[in-house]
Amino acid sequence: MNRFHHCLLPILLLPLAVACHGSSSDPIDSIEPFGPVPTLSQLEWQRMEINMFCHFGPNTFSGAEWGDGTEPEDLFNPRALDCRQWVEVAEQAGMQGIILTAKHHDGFCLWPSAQSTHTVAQSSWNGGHGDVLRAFTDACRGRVKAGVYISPWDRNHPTYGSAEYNEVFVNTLREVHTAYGPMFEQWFDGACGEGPNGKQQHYDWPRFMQTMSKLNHNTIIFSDIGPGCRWVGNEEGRAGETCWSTLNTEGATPSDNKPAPEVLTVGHQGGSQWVPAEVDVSIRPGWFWHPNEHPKSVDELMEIYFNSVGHNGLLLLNVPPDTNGRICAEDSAVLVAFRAERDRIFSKDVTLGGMAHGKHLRGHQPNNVLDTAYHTYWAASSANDTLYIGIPDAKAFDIIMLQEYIPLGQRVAAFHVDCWQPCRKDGSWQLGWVTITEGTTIGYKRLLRIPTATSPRLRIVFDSVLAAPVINRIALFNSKDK
Ligand code: FUL
Repeated sequence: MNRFHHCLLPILLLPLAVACHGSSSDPIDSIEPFGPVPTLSQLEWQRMEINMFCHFGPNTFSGAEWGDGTEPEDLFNPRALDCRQWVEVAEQAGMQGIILTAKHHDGFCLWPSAQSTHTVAQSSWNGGHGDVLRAFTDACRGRVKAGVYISPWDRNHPTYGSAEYNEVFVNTLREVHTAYGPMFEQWFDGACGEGPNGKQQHYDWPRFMQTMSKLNHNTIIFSDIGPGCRWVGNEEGRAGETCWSTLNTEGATPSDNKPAPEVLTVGHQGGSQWVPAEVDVSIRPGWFWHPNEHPKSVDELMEIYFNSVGHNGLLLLNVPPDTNGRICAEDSAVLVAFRAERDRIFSKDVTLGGMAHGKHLRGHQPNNVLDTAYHTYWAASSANDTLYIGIPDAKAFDIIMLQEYIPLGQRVAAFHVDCWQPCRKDGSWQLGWVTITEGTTIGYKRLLRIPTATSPRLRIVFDSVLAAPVINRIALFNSKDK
């Protein structure tokens, strides 16, 4: 028995006495959602956690990152296109969705679009009969979800810079989503490098969004400001330590009238819309595959994981196919190792067999935070309630995972975590609560890395909440466990 156990009895019993006054036949308190909440599609999307981005097109062959739209169509010539291999790599890496750049800024369409004369149909690849988007969506079907990036900025289309282009763009969306859908995500890139003397395109964003919502109401629309999910404000793989899924979007438009990047990184506390952050970052220095570039290491990817998924974001990791039309061995090896590392760390929850305590609303017991069922949660009875976790055998841990039950809104603005430990008090060593870490937002998922802690008991104290906390998961892991 752990030498601290005898000191714990009063602390263990007190919350138990308050908490255990119900039985399973008692009515369940219904809980009002707080503020904006995710749609079902947004919830499903967030729970995907890591998706793959594939930048592929003429730039793969030219070495450019931003083609200027004058590239000859024949430049695009993958020798052994194999979209099924992309899907296999994604699956092995634990990803459930892939987004393909069907049209990047150079305007080249990876499908034979009727809206453009700069497409696979004008290239000699597969005798002009090739269709990457078809091969991609066919390969994804039943295995991973397919999504599509279609750049509004188009450096090839002759109508770009005129009202007519908006029509072309809407028709392009119709074409793709009707003939190749359903797509789980539509990516609207906000970039435009035309400069002050370049072509000025006044995008009809309301029309683009309405078109999308009619084509498929469930498609998550990415843009700088959503509405499905928002740009995180950087391309380094980092959501804010404070990261709200809520954002005030009134008066803003994607691209030229968006909130400052630093604002997008953090979101708005109590914001009016549910627009979670998507963290797009490339496994390589560039977005497109280039022969002299190499993928990031597993350690770098883990850092990105903690700073994206662990900061309430969804990680969209770009893995660009090479000139063969395949994901190269170097990249897939790192991805598989990245998955193995996540599995190693997150497979053994130190709280297993433990107990949770705390005041709660009827039917929403504290122990719900320890199971892996998504839709069971602890609902605090008031904003001031604290959650206590008993850790079997006082096993060591150095990662804390917290999850709010976001279908009821994002509520926590600040918290700290205490361990029951020996501490110096009034000149002598005593057992008491010692703060080991603190944080601001939790949201869908918050991962906190801490120096290794060993304690039979831990508590989460909510220092600032917008409404009484609703937590669906707490888990503790030891990254040094082999
Ligand atoms: C940026 C683009 O300009 C890059 O080329 C890339 O597509 C990235 C995902 O978004 O805005």
